[in-house]
Amino acid sequence: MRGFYIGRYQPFHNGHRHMVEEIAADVDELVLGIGSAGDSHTTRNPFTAGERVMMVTKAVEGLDVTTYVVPIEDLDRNSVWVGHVQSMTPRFDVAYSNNPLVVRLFEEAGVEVRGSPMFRRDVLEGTELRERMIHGRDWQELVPETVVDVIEEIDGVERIRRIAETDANAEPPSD
Ligand code: NMN
Repeated sequence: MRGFYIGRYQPFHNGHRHMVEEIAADVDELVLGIGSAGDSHTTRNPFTAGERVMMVTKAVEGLDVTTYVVPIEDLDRNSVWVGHVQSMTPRFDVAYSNNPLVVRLFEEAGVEVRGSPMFRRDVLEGTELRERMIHGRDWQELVPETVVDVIEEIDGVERIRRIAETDANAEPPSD
């Protein structure tokens, strides 16, 4: 059984890691979609798809499940988004999400969806993390150590601070 879980992972944090652990207990193989792959260098989406591939790949190392990390660009047409996702990913049997739009699109396409009440927390944590980075507060405790290393390697905190000074599209209230 192969499962699919998509997130923006801006950045990948402990909430995501926890969710991936739960899913891994449920499936033989896991496909992790890096959503909004074309977006980067904004306060809401500071990191590139390639940077997020590094974060996610390193953060799931050691899990006892084969994991495929696939960047997926957004499409300006929700009605065909599931086909777009399926065209980019290994075949999967079940999609894991608590994002209402993602759930709806997969269900309408006849794909089984599983969620959990705690999944929603990742939304809040993403916004909180980026705020902490911008304002110089402790963010490292909220992400896996390997993700700290990637963000340091790419000088990510400096980038998000610079962007926050000039980004006309300030961070919306939530993810
Ligand atoms: O739950 P989050 O972290 O927001 O991740 C969902 C991802 O799926 C996002 O990157 C979102 O843009 C993407 N998505 C894209 C479409 C589309 O391109 N039409 C539709 C639904 C979800």
